[in-house]
Amino acid sequence: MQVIKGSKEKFKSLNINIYVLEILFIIFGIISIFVKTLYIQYTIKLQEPPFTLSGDISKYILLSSIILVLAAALFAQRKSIISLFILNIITSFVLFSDALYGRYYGIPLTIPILYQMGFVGDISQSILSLIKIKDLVFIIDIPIIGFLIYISRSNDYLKFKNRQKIRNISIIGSLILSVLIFTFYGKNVDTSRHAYERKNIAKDFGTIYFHGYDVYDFVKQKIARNTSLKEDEKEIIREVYARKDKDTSKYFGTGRDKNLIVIQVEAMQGFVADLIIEGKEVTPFLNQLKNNSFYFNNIYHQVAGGNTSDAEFMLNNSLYPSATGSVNYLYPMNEYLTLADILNEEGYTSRMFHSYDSSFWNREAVYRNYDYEKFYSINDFNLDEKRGWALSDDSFFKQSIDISREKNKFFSLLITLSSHHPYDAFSDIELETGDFKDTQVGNYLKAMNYLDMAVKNLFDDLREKDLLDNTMIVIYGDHSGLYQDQRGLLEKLLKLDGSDLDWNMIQKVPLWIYTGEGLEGKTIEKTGGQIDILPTVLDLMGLSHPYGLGKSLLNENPGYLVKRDGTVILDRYYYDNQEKVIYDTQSKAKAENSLLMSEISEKQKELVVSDLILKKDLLKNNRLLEIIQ
Ligand code: GP9
Ligand code: MN
Repeated sequence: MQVIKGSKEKFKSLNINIYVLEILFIIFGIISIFVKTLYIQYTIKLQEPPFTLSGDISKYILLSSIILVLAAALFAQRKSIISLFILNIITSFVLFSDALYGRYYGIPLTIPILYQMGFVGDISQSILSLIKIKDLVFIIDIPIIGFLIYISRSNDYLKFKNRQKIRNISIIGSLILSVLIFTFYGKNVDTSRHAYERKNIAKDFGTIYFHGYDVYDFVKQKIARNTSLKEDEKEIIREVYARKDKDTSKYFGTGRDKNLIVIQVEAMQGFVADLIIEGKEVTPFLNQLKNNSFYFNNIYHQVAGGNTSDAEFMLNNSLYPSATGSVNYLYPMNEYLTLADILNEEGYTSRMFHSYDSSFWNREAVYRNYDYEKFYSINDFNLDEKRGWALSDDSFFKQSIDISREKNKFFSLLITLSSHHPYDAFSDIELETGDFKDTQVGNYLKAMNYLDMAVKNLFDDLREKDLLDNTMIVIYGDHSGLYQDQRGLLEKLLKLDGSDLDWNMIQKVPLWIYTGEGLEGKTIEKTGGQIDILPTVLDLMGLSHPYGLGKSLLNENPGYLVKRDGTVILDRYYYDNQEKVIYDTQSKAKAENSLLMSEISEKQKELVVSDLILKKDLLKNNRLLEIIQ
């Protein structure tokens, strides 16, 4: 008895006051979060071995651990020791979940993913195989913390009240200093890669920062959503929907109940169709497909900061993408009425196929929210033939069709990847490109030639499997493939006049809609955009979308489209919203016309309406419907 009493006394005599203990807790908390986060970096392969402590990432992880722990201590004041303990438990739990999720999906968890609640179901089968013995790191510090808590029990928090001020000043000072150092170093990091792949945030700054960013995003969205609509905003919404162009045509329902395959082709630009180089067609199969499909040759891409994902967004929702950033990251949790939703109602099984990391463009979260039965990403394919970034399009098509046909009424969205910039995976393709040999333009043509061959094989495959006649096939490009750095060469290839107008007018994507062998081919010259693909497809299937802002490209009305920067293109005119000039596309002369200008301003209002729908999440609880009814 004597001895035990003695040891208690001893602690007291060590004069460990609450501040010393708190400092111990803070230091220990920082070390423990730092170690666990660093472990995450490697265990979910954000960082490749060999393990190093001296790299940039350790610096950012250390600083973010310091910031997190100090902020918790500051927030909790006199209960700080217990709060730091709770913080430790929460971080361990979050990081452990990150480890499980990340080993499967290659990225730490995010709120949109948790919101979809699919993650547990997905990995529940394999949860045991995902746990590693090394994961003990997440709990190994608990006995030490327990010991620290034990010796702090006898301390009286109130006794040291008068020193609270010094404590807070030191914490705030250290916090500010850490934030400053973080920002100072962080400036050197190329954050442009973060826009399309959030995994890169965790790669560059560590998982603690990644979660901070995710929470910030979530809160920002919540705040924007909860502000109510003003009367003039409601008015503009009513006006745009009242004026909406027809989404039905004389072809309404001709493809009803057929299977649907939508192929969004990476970087396919309109000019490749019909292009002949060194006496050979670049896309012979697709050119011939015009003879028994609808082919649209005046469709402009409308993507913005979300690039490929913006094209997917338009296909699914017929709304405009966001002016800056990607919708997939800005509004992944909104309520949507997608192509899959509409077709599921009709008894279809909707699936999405893209053989790349499922975290890219936030697709994992987005496609769950879009109500696709499953998004088949790189983990779900057999990588039997590589081309470019991942699986070859040819094998991708075959495998996707094999999965699709398990169901007898299917909708499959296939997003290709082989023809991704910089088109250097096609040296074996035997297309002579003459003067353009070994240039990016020449390689691009080879990529398109390869894609054409892969699509041909897909059609053959479907014919062989007796699926071709009962399947509607939509093929279109996601965005441009050759940019300003290739402008000179491309202008030479296409014999353009060097003007901006000419250049802008080739930023088109081709669109084919095949509805079965019976159709006599029809080329539609009408001007339109990617936003019109959904209404056109639904028109053919005998369905419609109540909120889509696009129109059926098969209706008889004049065509138009609005680009995200406010540029408006009509059948005959091109209004450049950067220059604020209208061009007559035939004479290429400037056209001053106030009547035209007011038509253009009317069309631009669609952008405002689309933005309001997204920012205020207006499809939720039928709010949009109430306004436009
Ligand atoms: C990646 C692919 C490419 O999954 O969709 O996206 P991009 O770089 O073309 O926007
Ligand atoms: Mn793309």
